[in-house]
Amino acid sequence: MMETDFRNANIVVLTGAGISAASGLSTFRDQGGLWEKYPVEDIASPEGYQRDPELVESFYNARRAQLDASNVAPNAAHFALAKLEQEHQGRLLLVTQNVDDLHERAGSNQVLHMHGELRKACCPVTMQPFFMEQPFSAENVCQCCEKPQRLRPNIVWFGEMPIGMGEIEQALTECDLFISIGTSGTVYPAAGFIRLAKAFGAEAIDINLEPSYSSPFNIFMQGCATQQVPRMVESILSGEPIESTAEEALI
Ligand code: BV8
Repeated sequence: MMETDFRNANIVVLTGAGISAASGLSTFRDQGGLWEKYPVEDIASPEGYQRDPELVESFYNARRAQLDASNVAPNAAHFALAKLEQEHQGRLLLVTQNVDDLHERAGSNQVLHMHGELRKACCPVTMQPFFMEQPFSAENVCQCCEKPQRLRPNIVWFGEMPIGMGEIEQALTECDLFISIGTSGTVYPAAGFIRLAKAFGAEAIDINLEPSYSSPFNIFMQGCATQQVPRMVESILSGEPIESTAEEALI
């Protein structure tokens, strides 16, 4: 159990695909996940995009279309984090590995998408991101270069530098509480955030269905994010102790 009163704490939250699972968006590595159908190197690397831009465009066009499906909406976990942003007295940095817009649609205003955003495109030369409605295709070119370039998804692929790393690392060294929600902890540098936060004295909570990378965390709240995240947010806002829901706290 953590008895610290976090009502004025500096908090960093990291979310992964698991927070959006209950909203109907596939995760990557779970059964039936996004990467079961396509090898990662083909659709999540610059080399794969160079080799077959149509394949990669179809992968991201399908995911963009899914965001507009009537059955895809923010869930209780997204809304709880938006409430935390509204009511928390201390600093809060919400970092997401997700490229969907469910945090924003739940009311979170400050969201750092370290792996990019599905609804944006960027010029491959200037890497300037901007919202784009139409699907990716060879006809969709930039307007910023003399020789118009085929627009690419504004997504951070393997081997590419994640977005906002300076801001994230600064916040991790200053935070009192690091919270990981719905991530397998397999992709770096995100998977290393827990160690940096702990090295600077933060306490840490992991919310997941499985104890994927929970060993360095003080508290493991096992279960669906839609149940565990609202519970955790209420404890933080009320200054109540936060308890592991696994058999024993993981220390
Ligand atoms: C970089 C594109 C440096 C977006 C993605 C150090 C050591 C080893 C390797 C490396 C290293 N440093 C860099 C690397 C290489 C690489 C890497 O980490 N490889 C791994 C595979 C070993 N990292 C990189 O290349 C990164 N770049 O470091 O650049 C650099 C330096 C200088 C100059 C240039 C470059 C770039 C990484 C970004 C890659 N892009 N995807 C997209 O298409 O969406 S990664 C992909 O995995 C997604 O972004 C995703 O967000 C991320 C993590 O996945 P999760 O979100 O965790 O999803 P997953 O399915 O894995 O797990 C879901 C979890 O949810 C599970 O635990 C499940 O139990 C849980 N869950 C399910 N349902 C629920 C739930 N939990 C709660 N409730 C539920 N209902």
